[in-house]
Amino acid sequence: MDSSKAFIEINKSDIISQEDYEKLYALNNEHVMRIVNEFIEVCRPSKVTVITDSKEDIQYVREKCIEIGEEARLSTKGHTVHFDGFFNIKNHDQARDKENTRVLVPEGEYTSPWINTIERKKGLEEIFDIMEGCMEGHECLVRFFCLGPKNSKFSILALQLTDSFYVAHSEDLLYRKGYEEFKKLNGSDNFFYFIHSSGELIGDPPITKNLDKRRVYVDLEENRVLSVNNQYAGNSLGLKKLALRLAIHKAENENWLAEHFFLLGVHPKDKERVTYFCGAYPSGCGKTSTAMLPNQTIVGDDIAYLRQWEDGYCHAVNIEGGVFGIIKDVNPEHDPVIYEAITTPKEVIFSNVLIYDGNPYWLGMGKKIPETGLNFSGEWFKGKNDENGIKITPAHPNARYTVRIEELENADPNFHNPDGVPLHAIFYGGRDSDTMPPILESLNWEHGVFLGASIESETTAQTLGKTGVRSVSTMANLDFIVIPLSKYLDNYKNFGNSLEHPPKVFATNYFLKDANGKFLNGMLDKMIWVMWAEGRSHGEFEAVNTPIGYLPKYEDLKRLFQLYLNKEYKQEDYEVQFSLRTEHLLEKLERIENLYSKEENMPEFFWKILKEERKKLIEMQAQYGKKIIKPSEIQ
Ligand code: SPV
Ligand code: MN
Repeated sequence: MDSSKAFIEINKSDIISQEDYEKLYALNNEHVMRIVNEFIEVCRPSKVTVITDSKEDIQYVREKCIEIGEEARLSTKGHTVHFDGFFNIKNHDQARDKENTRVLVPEGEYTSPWINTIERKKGLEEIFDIMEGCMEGHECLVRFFCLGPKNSKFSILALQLTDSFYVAHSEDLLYRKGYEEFKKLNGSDNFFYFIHSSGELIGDPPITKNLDKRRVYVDLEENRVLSVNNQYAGNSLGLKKLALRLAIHKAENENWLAEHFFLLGVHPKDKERVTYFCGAYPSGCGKTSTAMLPNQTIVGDDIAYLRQWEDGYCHAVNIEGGVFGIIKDVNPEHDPVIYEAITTPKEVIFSNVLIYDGNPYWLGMGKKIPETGLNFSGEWFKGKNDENGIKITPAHPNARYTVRIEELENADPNFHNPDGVPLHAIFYGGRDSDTMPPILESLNWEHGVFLGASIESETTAQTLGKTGVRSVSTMANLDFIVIPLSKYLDNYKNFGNSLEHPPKVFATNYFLKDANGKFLNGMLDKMIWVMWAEGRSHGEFEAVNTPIGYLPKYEDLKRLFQLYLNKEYKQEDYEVQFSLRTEHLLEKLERIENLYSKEENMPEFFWKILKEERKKLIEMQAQYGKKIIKPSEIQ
């Protein structure tokens, strides 16, 4: 069938104007035509609007967001607010829906036990059934983006169909425009595509009614994700975590990496250089505060693509153009850059915050929060409970801000560089109160991969359930890894091994506590660990060689504490923070072993490192005749 002809018939049916049709036609891409045509038939929108890169088209999206109530204007110029669906504390759309996000897998294909899957044919039948007529009475927007800088080997183009103006607007702040880039495809189907619908809406502001029919299905075979009956950006925005899943799959076959990484430019005070780091941290482990360290520059805060480069280094780009950040605890003291950025006139979308008198309020903002207002539950007042008697906080803990990176005063000048930035180090950040030291460097690349695969985070009082429960998230990417973990780790190993200068790998733990439950480090100490790593990645400091990795030496840290924090760092603090807690380290190895034994065909190097580390720790216990060994005692 000639798909462009079939599309022309839709055109006659009056749901797309001649002008919009021509915008599509100008791309000269039959695949785009086929996709638009197919999903118009399935979703049955009442109107189709094509958004190009032009100012007018984008302004149309902004204005329509307000007109239909998906966003409301706030007092500060450029600020708007959006609410995602909420019925009660247990039934809402305020976070990623892990249960209903599934990878479509052909029958009989192996997947890791932790990947949520559905047999492909069955899954497609189910979601197409749900999507039947899901855009009825809605306008469908067709948008084009570029994941990564323009004219770059890293970048992947993406087509988004959505009936949510909020989604289309957010993507405008979070991604680079791609309509003109699609023309350069020369008719190829080398792009990702995303179909999203909020589904039937109720209320004012309008929210998704049928959350029980919320589905996000990842179709690796077609490089597409179908998402329906949701609004929260982590579920609805194709280009964010949905595209990350497709990219991980694509990268696997092409020898590059798609990672849940921030990208940071580190600028040591006493050197004329910038050193680029990336890092992956499970949520609540200090990712944003590391990416936003004072006096450093940010390239990205969430997703990066990494490739081998001609100079022998691994280069990376931020595939996004903005930040969709957790707003909780953003205050002038802890996040001065972000606080300033989101409290001054510029385009910012707030979501799921409290609105009072045209201003947004959130938890931990360092300011008194009003006792009434509009929030994710509707009209809110202090003491309001949901229908099950559970307290509703003034703003949601996962309330967010959306802002362009270039609007931040610490945006890195290489942000749009098509060659990306050369990476000298990878940080993996965990959270535990009693096991890992504040920072250590891996013994080599493969050991670094092992470290990344072993990051654990501990539940805190802020999350529901028992505190202190540890869970492993492979490279903090586990929610998005759609290929077997064994393959993912093997690729990682091979990727680094094929580099002339593989990045050094560091593991951080900002959350060590003493016996009384008091944190052993201050919030700002992470600056010192980052600067130590910066020096190490240029071969500058000596280190203590231990079975778990290289530890800093006291004298170097003392100097760095003085230089950056003007603080006296005591030897006794160093000895406690960097002691090898061998019993806890052995318990951690056991947890890692138990978890990864569930995976088939784990690469050999992984078990070899694990066994060797265990053997050496046991030997050390015998050699030193104790279980906690101070760094100064280690020869
Ligand atoms: C995360 O949860 O890792 C985020 C926000 O960055 S989301 O868009 O929900 O993935
Ligand atoms: Mn993320």
